[in-house]
Amino acid sequence: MQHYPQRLDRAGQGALLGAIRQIVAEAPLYTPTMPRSGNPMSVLMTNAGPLGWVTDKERGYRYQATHPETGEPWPAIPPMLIALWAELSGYLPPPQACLINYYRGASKMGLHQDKDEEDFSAPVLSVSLGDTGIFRVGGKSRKGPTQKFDLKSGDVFVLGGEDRLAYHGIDRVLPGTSDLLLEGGRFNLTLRRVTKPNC
Ligand code: MD3
Ligand code: FE
Repeated sequence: MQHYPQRLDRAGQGALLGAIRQIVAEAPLYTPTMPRSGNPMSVLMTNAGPLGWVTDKERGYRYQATHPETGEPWPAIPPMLIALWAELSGYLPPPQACLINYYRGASKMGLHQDKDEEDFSAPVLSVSLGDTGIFRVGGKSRKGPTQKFDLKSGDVFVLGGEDRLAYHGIDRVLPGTSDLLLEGGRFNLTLRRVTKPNC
């Protein structure tokens, strides 16, 4: 696990936010629902890239090429994120999915593993924008000790190797900790490889 605090300066955060706003205009944020229960998640989601991570009551967690509500293909991943992946991931093929999570006031994300990808040899790269998120990360078992980190606007995390299958979640978001988003809240972008490398 590598933490790059403030990897994006204020100008970089503003530029990336502009790109995210364009994606959201084409591929609106929506409320995903949990498999089986159909309970809504507290975060809003959308995606960019050839594949996007989605969930619903009927079909559960999966990657698909189209927005579940509009039926349109996801917008392209912003070039500056592709460049960040090339610089920091240590993985040659470009990311296939960019999951965009938006946390409002009481949004959180329970402890989970990211296991819906075929290829765990590629890392996951996370970029935070807006209010500070309290990030919790443990080991490969749900039990056992966890560590907490503040994920601040402009911070980048690269989760690879042993940590790729670590349990992790967002306990809460601290309101009023960034003025990047006029409406408040927090965006998190995760870049991922989904399919197995074909070599
Ligand atoms: C540790 N998102 O979308 S990003 C997710 O801030 C997710 O929205 C959180 O967990 C968020 O799945 C955390 C940091 C992160 C992403 C992937 C990881 C941490 C990770 C994969 C393995 C271990
Ligand atoms: Fe995750």
